[in-house]
Amino acid sequence: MSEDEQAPGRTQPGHGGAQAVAAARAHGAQTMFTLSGGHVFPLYDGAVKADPPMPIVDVRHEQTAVFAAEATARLTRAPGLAVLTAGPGVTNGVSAVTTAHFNGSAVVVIAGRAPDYRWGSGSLQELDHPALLAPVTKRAWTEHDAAGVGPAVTEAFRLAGAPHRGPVFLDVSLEALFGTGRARPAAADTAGPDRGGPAPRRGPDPEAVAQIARLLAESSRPVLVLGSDVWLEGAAEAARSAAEQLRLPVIANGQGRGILPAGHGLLVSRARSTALREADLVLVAGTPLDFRLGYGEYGGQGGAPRARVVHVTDAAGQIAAHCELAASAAGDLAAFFTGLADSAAPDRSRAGSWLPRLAQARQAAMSGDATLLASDALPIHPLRIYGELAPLLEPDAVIIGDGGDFVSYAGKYLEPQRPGGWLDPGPYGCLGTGLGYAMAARIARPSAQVVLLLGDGAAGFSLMDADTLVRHRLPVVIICGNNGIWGLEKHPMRALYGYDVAAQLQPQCRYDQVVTALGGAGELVTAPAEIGPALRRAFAAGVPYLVNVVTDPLVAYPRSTTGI
Ligand SMILES: Cc1ncc(C[n+]2csc(CCOP(=O)(O)OP(=O)(O)O)c2C)c(N)n1
Ligand SMILES: [Mg+2]
Repeated sequence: MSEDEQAPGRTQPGHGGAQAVAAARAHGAQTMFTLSGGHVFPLYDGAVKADPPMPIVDVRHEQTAVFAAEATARLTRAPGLAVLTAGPGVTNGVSAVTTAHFNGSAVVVIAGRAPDYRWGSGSLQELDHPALLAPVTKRAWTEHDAAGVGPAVTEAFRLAGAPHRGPVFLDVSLEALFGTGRARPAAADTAGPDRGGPAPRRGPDPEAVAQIARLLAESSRPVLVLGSDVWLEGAAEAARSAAEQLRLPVIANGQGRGILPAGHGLLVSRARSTALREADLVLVAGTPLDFRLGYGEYGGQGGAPRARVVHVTDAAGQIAAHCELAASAAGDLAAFFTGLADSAAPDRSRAGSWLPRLAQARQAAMSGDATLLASDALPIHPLRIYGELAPLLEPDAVIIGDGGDFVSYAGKYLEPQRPGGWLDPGPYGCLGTGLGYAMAARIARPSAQVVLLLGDGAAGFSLMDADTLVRHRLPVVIICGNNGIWGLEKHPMRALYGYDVAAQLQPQCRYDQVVTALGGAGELVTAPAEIGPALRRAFAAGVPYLVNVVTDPLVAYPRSTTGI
């Protein structure tokens, strides 16, 4: 930092920004992700002068700041912090806030705001942000009083982390952020239950658990689906023991992937369609019953009865209301799994036919993989990239997917060894998460491999933030699946219309040179045999490194639905 930067600013000790940083830190926020603007200078001053200073990671687009805060929350299970300047700083962050909303990520966004004393006169970037943010946050409001900034930030963090977690937005008028005042008690100190005071982590209703145990006892073909909240709630161990004790076949979703490590006998994600089609009971825990899970409707083919569905979530408001449930439970997920394992008896008959049936379906799916994972085809088949990557991955690797078909393949063929190391964009499906997620992963897991799988289309949303990786010395391996098209749109459009439009990108565009120009490194790969050596160079590089693999645009991911 230069002497100029260290010189006292025009803000006073104890100003709103300093209060905000102290409150954020008290709630576990360790890094501030931001892009500069005058309205938020006191927050920077607060971070710089905190003891110890709070690290500031300054990015190239506000969406990256919020995506990074979101990934921090998802990887560390402590809240993430993004600071956005007034007006366009906030509006640029909205897609990422919405992603956090869909993912239930504990993110606090603190924003600057035009001064109150001029409100309505048209000062720079004067916008009433909370009205825009309210639908995609747990709460969005404005603090107008310098003395209230610390308490408001405390309330924001408390709310973001309370079940069901989610983003919270607070903007602070210019006077309040730059001004000083004696801090009022935190809103949380005076909050009653109607204000959403911190809910104690209670286990679900024992009667609901007992009912689910009875349903399990009646079932001969059950399936357990484990979603991101199982990891986020710290219930991974309890879920795994329950599955093992009860001999339940498991399908993993999102950050639930890795709770049963790759190769585990009960992990049947690769036999997913058979499992969900033939099950008589599907127990879904820690994830919504949305398009990714067939909206909660399973079986029922050829006149067979539909599978019974059980939904278990961390908070009552998350229980699906759009489909028929045989039972549900809400509350601490670790307590749920422990309670279930205690009250349900393992059914030996499952080993008789259901588990072998699924093992056989999984084997059949996987036996077809080997050929494509080792494909020598030219142009490169995208699966060959995963065939080369998988053996290089360490158990604690963090894998991030930002793209269309290229990332769908990863979801199918890369099985993590541990939970919490898989970051896809979640049900909002927003392209552009990549660089923000990657920088957060490098900070959260300093010694782990961080691999970003990036479609060439997706690259356009955030690749400029490779500059941020370089400036902040955050090496990650970026693998670009470069098919020269918006694959996930081009192929479906052709299937629907017989032609496609607005789906073409530059063939063999040198995204690797973009990263090189920004101070990282990279290379273009056009032959299958070059992929492995290029990946090894990338892992050894110690700088952000983009392996730009030219893949076959004619290969379409075989999907049964686009989720629409
Ligand atoms: C912000 C945003 N804009 C548009 C879309 C629609 N969309 C989903 S996948 C996709 C194509 C992605 O292309 P690419 O990253 O090159 O991956 P590919 O499918 O070619 O492997 C598009 C445009 C989206 N999900 N998010
Ligand atoms: Mg593409």
